[in-house]
Amino acid sequence: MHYEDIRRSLMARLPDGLILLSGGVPVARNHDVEYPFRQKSDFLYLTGAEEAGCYLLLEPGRRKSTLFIPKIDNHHRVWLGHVPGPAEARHLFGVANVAYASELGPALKRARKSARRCYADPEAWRRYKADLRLPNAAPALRDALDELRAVKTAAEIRLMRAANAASAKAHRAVMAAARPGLYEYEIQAVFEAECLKQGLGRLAYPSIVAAGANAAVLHYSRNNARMKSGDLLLIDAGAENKGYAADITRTFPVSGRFTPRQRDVYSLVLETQKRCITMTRAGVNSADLHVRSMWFIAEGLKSLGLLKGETSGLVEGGAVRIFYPHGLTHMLGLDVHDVTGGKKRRAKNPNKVPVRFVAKLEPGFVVTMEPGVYFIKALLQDPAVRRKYKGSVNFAKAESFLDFGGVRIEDDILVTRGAPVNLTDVPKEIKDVEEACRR
Ligand SMILES: [Mn+2]
Repeated sequence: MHYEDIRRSLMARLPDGLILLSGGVPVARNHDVEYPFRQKSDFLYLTGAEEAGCYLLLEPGRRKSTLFIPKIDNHHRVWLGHVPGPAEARHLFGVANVAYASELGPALKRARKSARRCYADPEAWRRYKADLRLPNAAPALRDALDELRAVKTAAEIRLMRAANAASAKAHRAVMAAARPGLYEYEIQAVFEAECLKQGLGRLAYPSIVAAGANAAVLHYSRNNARMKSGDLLLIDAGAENKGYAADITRTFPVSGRFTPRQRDVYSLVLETQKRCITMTRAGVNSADLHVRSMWFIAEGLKSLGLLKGETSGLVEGGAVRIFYPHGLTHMLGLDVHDVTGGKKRRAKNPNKVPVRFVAKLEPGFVVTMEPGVYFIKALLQDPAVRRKYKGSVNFAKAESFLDFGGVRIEDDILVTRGAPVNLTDVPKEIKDVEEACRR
């Protein structure tokens, strides 16, 4: 089981103490109703166990892993049905030792005798510090997990490929289903139903389904507008598989054919994305990629007559950010914005332009590539923005795009020493998109 390999890697990094992690607990929504439970990512990483109320104790000195599960009484079985006991959990999660959570306190008292410190996450520490009675190095635990989680193992990449393949199928179903007159939530239903039909009942994040001008709202979530002929539809949605996320965005014409104006903006974003993907490989600084993408977008917007002036000034002065106000890339894994690799990996941004995600890419990283161009009313009509950028933005022309919304294209890329591996197989070339939109 790959979870055992991962636990061994963590123990090898923290060989001198007890490692104690808490799983997630259900959150009450109101009387008798809980929010849908989602296991903590660190816990999924080390166990794959999706049950609430568990703990994991690792004893590096003895190379021993013990999973502690909550004891379910018969009353609960009436409501919850079958809940695995220790023997079954041992088999299910591939952990050699499984015990009830009620035995954790005594187990810690025994185990602490041979340890000099502990590595307990904040929740585990709060609950068990009296039993541990050791100095706690929580930041070292966080750092070790961030370092390990950043580089995906072959088994993790298989899980991520499967999340991507299912999500890709759902994106293709969406392209075939969209037509003028439908509501955004009907498209959301197509996407989510297609994931569920494939056994993936959980999404990696709330789906963004944004038609027309709504696409210029970066985290649009209402999904309740009616799509009309001539609109572009932007859908940013992905399923998760055993906790591993897919994060995919496509933008396509609701009526199935791009207009010349949509073609221009779409091609600019697509070419930018493809060029950035080609450059994605080990050793490259993610901040450099982001700045390069700003250059490509700025040059494209110049040729569309929306920006004017020296490209360097448009990038460094921030004018391009009016149309492209988010990052190019982020890490992807058990979290949709995944850990960035721990303190040791913290890289410097050599550019004058501030960038949020700065990392030297390594083989085994999975990152998104998602440039975009948007026509955002709140920016284009802001008097302060207009004053500041009057020399570099053609605001009159930009305002004629206010009904346009925006275009984002996002794929998930596995970094290697050589050519990048694109995990996302959804049409994105104009002719392929138009073909996929045909029913
Ligand atoms: Mn993303």
